[in-house]
Amino acid sequence: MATKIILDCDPGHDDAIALVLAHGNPEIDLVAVTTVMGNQTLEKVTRNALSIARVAGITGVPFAAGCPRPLVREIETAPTIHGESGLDGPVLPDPLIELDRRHAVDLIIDTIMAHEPGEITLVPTGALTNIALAVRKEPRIAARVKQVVLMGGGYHVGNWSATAEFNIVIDPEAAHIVFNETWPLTMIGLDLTHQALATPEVAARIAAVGTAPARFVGELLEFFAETYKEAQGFEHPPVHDPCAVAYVIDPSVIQVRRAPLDVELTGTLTLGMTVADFRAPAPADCTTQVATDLDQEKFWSLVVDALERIGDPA
Ligand code: PIR
Ligand code: CA
Repeated sequence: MATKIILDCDPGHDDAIALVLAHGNPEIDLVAVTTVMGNQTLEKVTRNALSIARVAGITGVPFAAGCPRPLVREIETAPTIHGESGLDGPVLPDPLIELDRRHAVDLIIDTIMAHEPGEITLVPTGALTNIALAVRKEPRIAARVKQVVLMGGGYHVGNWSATAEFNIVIDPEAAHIVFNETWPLTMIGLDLTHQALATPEVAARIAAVGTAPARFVGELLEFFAETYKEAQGFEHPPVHDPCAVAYVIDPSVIQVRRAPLDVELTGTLTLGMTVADFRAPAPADCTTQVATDLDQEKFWSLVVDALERIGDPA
C-alpha cells in the first residue's frame, strides 16, 4: 500500500520537484500539501504551490497556507537562489484549484488525527514553523505520525552560514521543537543533498520525457543552475527536497546512520547548527537518524519515472 504523506514546503525550485515526485510516484499517496514562508514570502510560495499543482495535474488534494514568519525571528528569504517569485524561470500558470480554508497547522493536525496511528508520514522541506506549532497545539500527533522525514540541516557543512542550513537557521526554535519530539525523525541534510546534483546528463534525461511538466522542471533546473553557480559556486545545482520524498518511496536510495540530534540555539557562530552525536554506540532509545549516502542513479530514475507517469495532464 502507498505511504500517505503530508508535504510541508516553501516552493522553491527543489520543493516543486519534490511535489512532482510525490504526485507521480505510485508508492506515495499525497494527502495534503501545506506551505510555510522561507524561500520567499508565504503569499508567493503558496501561489507557487498552487501553480505547480496545475502544471503537474494535482487535483483532489487539499493545499493550505501556514505561517508567514518564524516563531521568534524576523523573516528571511532566499531571492539570490530562487528569484523574486521564489520560483523564477518558467512561466507560472494561474492556479486552477483554491486553497483549503484551514490554516496549515490545522490541516496537518486534522489529517493526522483523522487517520490511524502510524499511517501518516510528515515530509517537511522548508522551515519547521508549521510542524512545531502543530505538535504544540495537538501533542498527540507526536505518537501518531509514522515518521518525520525532513530536508534540513547537515552534520558537516552549512549553506546559510558556515555551520547552518537555511531551513533550520531561519527558524531554529521551531527546528529545536521538532528535533526534540518523540517521533522517529530522519534528517536528510546537506551531506546527502549535495550528492543530488542536476548534471547536464540529468537535464537531458528529463528533457527526453518531452512533456509540458518535464519542460517546466527543465526550466526550473536551468534557473537553479545559474543562481547556484553565481551565489554558491556550484558547478551543478543540488536538488535538495525530492531526496526526502525519495527516502519515503524507497529507503534503499539513501543510507542512514542512527545518531542523537539537536539544534543549537545559543551559539554565536553556530546558531541553527544541527549537531549529530556520532559517538558509538547510539543509545538504544535514540529515535533520530541522519542521511549519509545517496544512490544517484536510483534517485534520478525515480524523478524521471514520476514525470513519465504524470505525462501531459489535461
Ligand atoms: C536552497 C534553499 C535555500 C537556500 C539555498 N541556498 C538553497 C531551500 C531549498 O528549498 C531546500 O529546502 C533548503 N532550503 C536547502 O537549504
Ligand atoms: Ca524547500
